[in-house]
Amino acid sequence: MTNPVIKSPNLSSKPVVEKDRFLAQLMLVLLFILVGMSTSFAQSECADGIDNDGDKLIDFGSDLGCTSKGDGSEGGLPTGEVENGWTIFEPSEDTRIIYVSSSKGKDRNRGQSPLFAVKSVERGMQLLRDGYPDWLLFKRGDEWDSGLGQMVKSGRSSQEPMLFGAYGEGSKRPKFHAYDSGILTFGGGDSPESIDYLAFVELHISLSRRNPEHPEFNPLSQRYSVNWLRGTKGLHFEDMVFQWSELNFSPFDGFPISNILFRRSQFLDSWAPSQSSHAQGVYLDIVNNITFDETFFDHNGWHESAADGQKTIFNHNLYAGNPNGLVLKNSALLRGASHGTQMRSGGIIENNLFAENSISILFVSRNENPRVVGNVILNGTNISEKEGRGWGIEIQNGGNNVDVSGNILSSCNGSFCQNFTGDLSNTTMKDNVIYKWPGPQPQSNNTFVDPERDLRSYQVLNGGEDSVTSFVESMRGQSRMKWDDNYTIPVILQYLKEGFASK
Ligand SMILES: [Ca+2]
Ligand SMILES: [Ca+2]
Ligand SMILES: [Ca+2]
Repeated sequence: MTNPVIKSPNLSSKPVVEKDRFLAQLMLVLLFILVGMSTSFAQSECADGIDNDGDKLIDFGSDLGCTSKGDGSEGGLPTGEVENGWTIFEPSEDTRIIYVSSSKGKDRNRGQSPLFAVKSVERGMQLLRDGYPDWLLFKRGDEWDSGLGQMVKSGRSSQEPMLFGAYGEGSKRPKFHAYDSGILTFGGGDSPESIDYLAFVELHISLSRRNPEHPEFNPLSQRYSVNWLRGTKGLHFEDMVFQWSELNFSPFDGFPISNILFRRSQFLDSWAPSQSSHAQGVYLDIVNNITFDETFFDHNGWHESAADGQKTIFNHNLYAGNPNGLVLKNSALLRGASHGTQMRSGGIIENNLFAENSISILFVSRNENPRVVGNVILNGTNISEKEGRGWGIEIQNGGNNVDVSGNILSSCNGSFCQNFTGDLSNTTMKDNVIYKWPGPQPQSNNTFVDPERDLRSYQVLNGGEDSVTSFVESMRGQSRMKWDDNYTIPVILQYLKEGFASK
């Protein structure tokens, strides 16, 4: 489009010159706006410095509608939807967000913005409203000498949970040295019967005094990062790290514990002196509908250098006594003292990675449609020299037919290797691969693409050292703020399974 004023021959007349100048400036401004718009289009919504969906949270690291810096949209998905492997959380109209910082906060503040953060967990907890979808956010990189303590307030619904999460620069999860209390519910303290609809995202709860290298090491200090003894209608844990600690869900007070979801969380280094107690990564009593998805269990039930920290038959990565509707999928369970998982009331164990457990899976088939399928089990070990193990899958029949198919068992290192044990009479066994793992079931005759694949070869492939320790370090380094797709468990599983494809 041509501009008639610019074309005007009467350039010497003063009013027109000023008009020209004005138009030139206008065009400059328009140009700036256009350039600005094109760069923001080029940048993703989750890294553009703008609150694109109007929820007052801006970009990746703050807006939980963003799953990475490259994510193209802050909004558009409801709470609970999974995008790029992460669960979306959106605040509600009336959500109150409270900021807590141990380094910058003051308890006389009201916590309404990072500038006015409160300091203590206790003060933050006070500012939450029971029955509201309020959010309590802790500053990344900050640490507290306490856990979250007794939980007595609920969210509004599974779509509008109360949320405990993180904010601020960096990728270090807010860390809680929960010496006396992790996340607790129990009778007393005016606790309701049921504490419902809570979400915990990107927090590190560590019972640090159980670490033998801690200056105040005390192996008998309390050991639960989560001790849930009241009822609940729903709990969501994601991107959490639980360390030096056990999680316990037991309806001690008789109120139902239902609908628990763990996603992309880590359970690490739980142990207890074997003379005085047992230690699991997670202990489940009667719980209804509990799912572990892409979770990482490592080195639970023992400690190699602590006095009395040796492996025993009583300590496991995951012990499920009585849950109904347990699903363990896409997860990794490594280096348990005895069992990778002991599932005493069945459920579904699907597409998991087990390595260096003494007994990878014990499964008692009690519930409907029990399945142990698509798992990769590597390198069975012993509990001790005297207690030789290296058992892959032990099935105990509680009456239902169990589908045991498509599992791979490879390279047992124990002194009493058994690929399958137990009562296999009521079991559908098909398409299981057995390679260098002695036992009652015959070794597979096929020739495979690359059957020596294991966690070490995977680590070397990704530029790491040729050791399981190095692999584990990479796994432990994972978080939403610093995610490496190569250490997504289904990706690792695919690499291993491809090695066991028939030539
Ligand atoms: Ca944005
Ligand atoms: Ca936003
Ligand atoms: Ca998004």
